[in-house]
Amino acid sequence: MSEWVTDAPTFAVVGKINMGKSSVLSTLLEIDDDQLVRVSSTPGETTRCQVLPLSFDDQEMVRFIDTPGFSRPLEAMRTIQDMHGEGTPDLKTVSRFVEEQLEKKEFEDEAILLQPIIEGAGVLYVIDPSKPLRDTFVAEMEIIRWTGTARMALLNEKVENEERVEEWRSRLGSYFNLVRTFNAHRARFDERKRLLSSILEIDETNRGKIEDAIELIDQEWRQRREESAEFVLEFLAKALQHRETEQMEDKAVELEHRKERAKESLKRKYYKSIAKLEKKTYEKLLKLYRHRLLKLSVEDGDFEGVDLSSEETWRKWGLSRSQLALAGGIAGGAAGAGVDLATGGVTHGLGTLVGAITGAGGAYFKGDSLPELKISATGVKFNGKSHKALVIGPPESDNFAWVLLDRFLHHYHEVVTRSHGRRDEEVIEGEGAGWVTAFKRDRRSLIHKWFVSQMKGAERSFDAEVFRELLLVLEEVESGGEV
Ligand SMILES: Nc1nc2c(ncn2[C@@H]2O[C@H](COP(=O)(O)OP(=O)(O)OP(=O)(O)O)[C@@H](O)[C@H]2O)c(=O)[nH]1
Ligand SMILES: [Mg+2]
Repeated sequence: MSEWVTDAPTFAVVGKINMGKSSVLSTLLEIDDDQLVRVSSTPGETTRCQVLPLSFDDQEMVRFIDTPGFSRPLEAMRTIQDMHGEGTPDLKTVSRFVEEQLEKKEFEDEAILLQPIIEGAGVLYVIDPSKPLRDTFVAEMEIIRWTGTARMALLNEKVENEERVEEWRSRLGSYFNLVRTFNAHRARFDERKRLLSSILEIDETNRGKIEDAIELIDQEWRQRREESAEFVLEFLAKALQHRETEQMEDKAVELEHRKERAKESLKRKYYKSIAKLEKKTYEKLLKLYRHRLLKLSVEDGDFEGVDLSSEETWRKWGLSRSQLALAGGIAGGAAGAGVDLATGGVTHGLGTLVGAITGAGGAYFKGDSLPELKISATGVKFNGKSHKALVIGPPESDNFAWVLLDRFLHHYHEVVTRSHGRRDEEVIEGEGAGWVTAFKRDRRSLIHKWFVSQMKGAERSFDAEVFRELLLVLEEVESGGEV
């Protein structure tokens, strides 16, 4: 009876200690939890084999086995050779070695890691190519070759070193059916998918099952992207439709200072609510993409008391002043659109930059006050009686909406490009974005129209066309490419 190998295609991830075996699996399977997969700079962290399935709906599609590293490969190789006598050792001899050593424990690590392989598991052999190619590695490769199993070498290039990589490649080529690179700290979805596809090349017998698994991770990824587009659409709609209301006595409304004070407290409440919505949205994103070590820097008071004239503010809001001017301005106020049309878009936003400053967006950039909020002293019904109330929100300029979208895209990028093999805690800061500034004209105006409708308090927040456009935007952000 096999202890490690089941119906699912099974692959043992092996290699010398500290090569990054556990990291490769963490990234491939999106596990950033040290309780589940221990990753550490201390060599010899993994001491037992551990089953790590790629499952969908509780069905195990492909099984990976994390193993302890080879610790004495040279001696192990010699022992197996001696056991075999003349000629090249085979699976039978390696099996005998494993059985003996599970008892004797002279080569405990080797016996443990070889066990799944002699039961029929394929091998992903992980190498850190920054290490010089020594005899010990050759010994590991020999032993694996003797088992005759389907095998692939993975170069986990921790630091770039082209020469070494080439040296390794040519050497590995004679021991493995396939040699691929996979960086456990940088691999993104596409590379994870490519790794699974490479497995197809070494394991023909399981073609159907592996293809199904690839199709499923693909589907899952698309589904996550759709959910993310829903998140951002919902967040923006909620934020732009958000209003804070404060009931006031009739007399108080007449008193300017009372009104001013109420206005200030409403502004604070307003931005606090926006920050809360934002934070909730990002948290959903982190959960969706299975990140526990990524943290957010969004605080409830993020938008509170911002001084628009200070550099720090611009950094914090994720856009440089000129980026913001472009983003908001281009799709912004009527004046901006007009100028842009007049120049036929040739100046690529130059006209609209003027628009941002002179047009409706202008209010945003003037002085060091908060963006203007709509304030109305309307009547509200309360306990069957009509009262006066101050209503605040959203900012008059749609620049605010662009800032929110841009911040979301920045967070999205950080989330989807972070590999799960990393074990450092990272905080996503709001700076360094600017995605929306590169939007093409059609995209900008489509989204702008939707922004305006939401700011006016549209009844319907979902818009299929905007949703589809956002899906494309997210896909572009994922590839890290230029939007
Ligand atoms: N910079 C960088 N570090 C990496 C990469 N992959 C792994 N490491 C680091 O290398 C160390 C060893 O990684 P592990 O994944 O624990 O290695 P292992 O082969 O499982 O080690 P043992 O289980 O002890 O045999 C850890 O400190 C990792 O963070 C990488 O792609 N880039
Ligand atoms: Mg390990």
